[in-house]
Amino acid sequence: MPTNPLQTAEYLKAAHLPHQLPDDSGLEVAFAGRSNAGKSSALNALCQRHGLARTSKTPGRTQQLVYFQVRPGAHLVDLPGYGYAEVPLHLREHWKAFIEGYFQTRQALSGLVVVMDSRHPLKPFDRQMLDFAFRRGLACHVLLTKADKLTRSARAQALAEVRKALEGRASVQLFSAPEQLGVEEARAVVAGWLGLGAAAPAKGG
Ligand SMILES: Nc1nc2c(ncn2[C@@H]2O[C@H](COP(=O)(O)OP(=O)(O)OP(=O)(O)O)[C@@H](O)[C@H]2O)c(=O)[nH]1
Ligand SMILES: [Mg+2]
Repeated sequence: MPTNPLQTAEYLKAAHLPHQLPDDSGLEVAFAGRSNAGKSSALNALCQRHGLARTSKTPGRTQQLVYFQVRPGAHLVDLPGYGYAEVPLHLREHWKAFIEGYFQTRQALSGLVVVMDSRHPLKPFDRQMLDFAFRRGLACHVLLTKADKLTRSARAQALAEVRKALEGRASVQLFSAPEQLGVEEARAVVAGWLGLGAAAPAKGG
C-alpha cells in the first residue's frame, strides 16, 4: 500500500467547456490561484508525481480545467490561473465565466486549495475567490508557495499576516515545492476532503 493516498493520481481529462466536465458526482478538490503562483507544482508535490500536471515558467500554462483521478470518485482539479494579463481577453472572459459557473454549481467540489505566492499574497482576485468560497461555505486551505524565496522571518511574517486577514475562515500554511516544505500538511488536508484520510499503516509496521 502506498503511504501517500494521492500517489495513485492519473490524468483523467481536460475540460474547456462545461459539458466536458466529468459527471458531477463523487468528491473533488480544486487548486485555484493567480497565474504562475505554483498550483500545478503543488499538485505534483502532493501526489509525488513529477510532470503529472504541467508546470511552466511562463504564466498561463494551465488553460483548461484539468482533472486527475486519485481513485474512482476522487478527483483533483488543476484550474487555469487568474489575473494573467497577456492571455487574450476573449480567453480570460471564457475562463472567468466557466470557473464562476463551476464554483457556483459544482456539487462534487468538497474543498478549495487557494495557492498564493508567499511574496505577494491576497491580491484582489485571491480575495474574490476566497470570499466566494466563504459565501458558499466551501472548506478552504491556503498555500503560501515559494516560501524558499523568503527568509525565515519573512516566512513567519507572511504566514501571520495572511492568517490574521482570514480570521480563521481558512487554514493557512507555508509551502515550497522544491524544498518539500509543508507537503505532508497540505496532503493530509486534501486527502481528508477526498474522504481518503491518512493511509493505513503498512502491515507489520
Ligand atoms: N522557487 C519555487 N518555485 C516554484 C514553486 N512552485 C512553483 N514554482 C515555479 O513557479 C513557476 C510556475 O509554477 P506552476 O506550478 O506552473 O504555476 P501555476 O500556478 O500552475 O501557473 P498557471 O498554470 O500558469 O496558472 C514554475 O517555474 C515553477 O517551477 C516553489 O514552491 N518554489
Ligand atoms: Mg498550472
